[in-house]
Amino acid sequence: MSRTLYQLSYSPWSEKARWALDHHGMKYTSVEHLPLLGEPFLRLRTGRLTGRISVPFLVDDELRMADSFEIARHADLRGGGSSLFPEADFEAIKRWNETSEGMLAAGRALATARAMADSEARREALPANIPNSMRGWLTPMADLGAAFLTRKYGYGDWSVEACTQRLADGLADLDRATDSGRGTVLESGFCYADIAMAVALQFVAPVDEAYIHLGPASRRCWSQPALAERFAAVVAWRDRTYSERRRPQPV
Ligand SMILES: N[C@@H](CCC(=O)N[C@@H](CS)C(=O)NCC(=O)O)C(=O)O
Repeated sequence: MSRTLYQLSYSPWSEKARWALDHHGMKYTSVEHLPLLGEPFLRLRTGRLTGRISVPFLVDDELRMADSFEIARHADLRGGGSSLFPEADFEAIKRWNETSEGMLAAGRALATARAMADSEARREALPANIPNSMRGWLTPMADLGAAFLTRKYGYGDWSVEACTQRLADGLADLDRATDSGRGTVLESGFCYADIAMAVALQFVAPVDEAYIHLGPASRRCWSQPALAERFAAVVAWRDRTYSERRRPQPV
């Protein structure tokens, strides 16, 4: 039996997949993806030779899954934990995941634009195994990576206002849903809607280092302090959800 998750350790989309797999106690080998340069390797290893490819990508024996939602559904079928997709709530969970995807896309556009204007963040974006002494003159590689992602996901001309509004709308929806004090997005209890929405705050107020490592400059670029302050109750909900439901990641 072999199960390999191709992923980006800092990416919220990969975090959705990891959380679902971990919730179900499913063991897997993680392979860190490198945007742009690592794409041919990813295609070769997954057998997805044409069309768009992104991570998380799960290869589970003969099965291949190229999307976090699909991976979480698969974990629900194969895993041993409580269901993250109770049948009666499936449509509601799908809608929350769409809200999460919209927020993440908007947040990524804002964070990439900021990182491209921040030399420290560009240095941090280089692969972890590049020594400090070489980071300075390799920084243009980070620019190429950012330009590649901007083109690939098509957010080059999205306005700051529209992206900020999309984040605010999602946060307001989540605020209303969790306002009852019950601790979960849906009445029926903890499910994938909680994972999708907890992770969606990553481009508003990144979660504690213990769960996802981000360098200080990237953390700055990924933060929206005004929104985090306005929706402090939602950020507190996310922090509680992490501390009650997610184990810290090994360093
Ligand atoms: N809807 C997809 C989106 C995945 C996605 O946007 N992945 C990005 C995360 S930044 C990625 O793979 N970037 C690196 C690349 O495209 O090479 C999912 O939920 O799995």
